[in-house]
Amino acid sequence: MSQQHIKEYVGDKSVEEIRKDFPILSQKVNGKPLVYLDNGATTQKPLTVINAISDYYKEYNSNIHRGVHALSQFATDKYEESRGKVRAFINAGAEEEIIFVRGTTEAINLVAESYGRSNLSSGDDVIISTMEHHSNIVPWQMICDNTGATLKVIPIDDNGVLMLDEYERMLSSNTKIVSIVHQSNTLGTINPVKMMTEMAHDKGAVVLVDGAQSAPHLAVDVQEIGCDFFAFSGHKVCGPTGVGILYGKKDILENMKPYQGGGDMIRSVSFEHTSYNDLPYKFEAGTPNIAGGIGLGVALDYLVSLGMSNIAAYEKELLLYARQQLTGMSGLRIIGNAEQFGGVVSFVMESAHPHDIGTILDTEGVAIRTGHHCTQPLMDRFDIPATARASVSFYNTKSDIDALIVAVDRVSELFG
Ligand code: 7TS
Repeated sequence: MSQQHIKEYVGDKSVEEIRKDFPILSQKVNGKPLVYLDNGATTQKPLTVINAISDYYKEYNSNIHRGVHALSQFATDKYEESRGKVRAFINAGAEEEIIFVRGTTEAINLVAESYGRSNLSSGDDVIISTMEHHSNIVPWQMICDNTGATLKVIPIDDNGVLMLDEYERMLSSNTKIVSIVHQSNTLGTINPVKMMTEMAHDKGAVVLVDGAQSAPHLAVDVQEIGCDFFAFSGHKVCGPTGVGILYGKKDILENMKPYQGGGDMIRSVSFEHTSYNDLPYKFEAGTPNIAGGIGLGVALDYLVSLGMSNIAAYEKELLLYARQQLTGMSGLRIIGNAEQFGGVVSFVMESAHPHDIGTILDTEGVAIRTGHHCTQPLMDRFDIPATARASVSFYNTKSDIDALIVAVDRVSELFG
């Protein structure tokens, strides 16, 4: 199907209307209208989120979970209301299963350090894949180093699709943890996490799904996936930086040791004995990012009002159009051609290094990311140093993609 005619609506809201909710999008960069195609790195924020953060500081700034005074109680209510919104957004079974963290990176480190340290020893395996972000590689390397467990890596084919027969061969009763990205930040590949979770559970392993790039683009249902842990970042779902979520199944979290010690995570402390707080507070030591947590809830309200399946459908059209246009360009190769994909298109050009592509595009007002995207082993797999990556959000338009293509053409002219 040709993507020449894209109806610029997300559900029943026009993209033109949506863009008015995002003040940053109307500016010029290098004298050109901003074309923001770096949403994989971080998304822009709607005014409702910006206002929610400033309202907190203007009207009810105070610490939570400890004050009897009105401001503290109000802030606590807003923060806990946000936890409820997160629960609904990923369809977790209970609010105790929602832990506020700094982001996906911290969520994975928490699981590696708390669950991993207690459950791994020499002879055990942890399975990840070739397309993982460094934050889903390094914490596992660190805990394997500390416990003597072995890290195994599922290979991918030339299209950037996981080799599931290899995964099946790798799984055994030694497998204790499988940690897999839901949607690749570099290739766009969407992995069959539900099936992979079932396969891991058959061997008695627990599964963490890195949802940093799926939560912004897909309707996520953790109960449907069946995973034991799910991690995502606020700043990639139109929320603030410095806040993210770890979902964990209650019975597993109950049996895990705290990740950090400090205020709020305890029930009572004496020099002889300390007992820990209930879930989720057991994993939330210290004063959290209160404004961030509240802002995240408001960001999720925004996504829910558009509808995640509407977002997915619209973004898919944009990406198909981008991929069609790029495919026709000589000397350009798309990296990542899975049938199930979302979010991004990565490419390399014969004539220009990705860094040069990014620099030329910037002069045209087009913001993309270039580099290894924190997936260096994936770059090695494709034998390339870097890619140029355009990543979309629901506020992008067909003309954003056209601007990308014109700018890439300009790179060909200059370097060709
Ligand atoms: N996992 C995936 C799949 C990611 O894409 C990222 C960030 C992370 C984990 C880490 O998230 P953080 O919020 O804790 O930093 N990815 C990117 C990216 O693609 N460009 O910049 C950051």
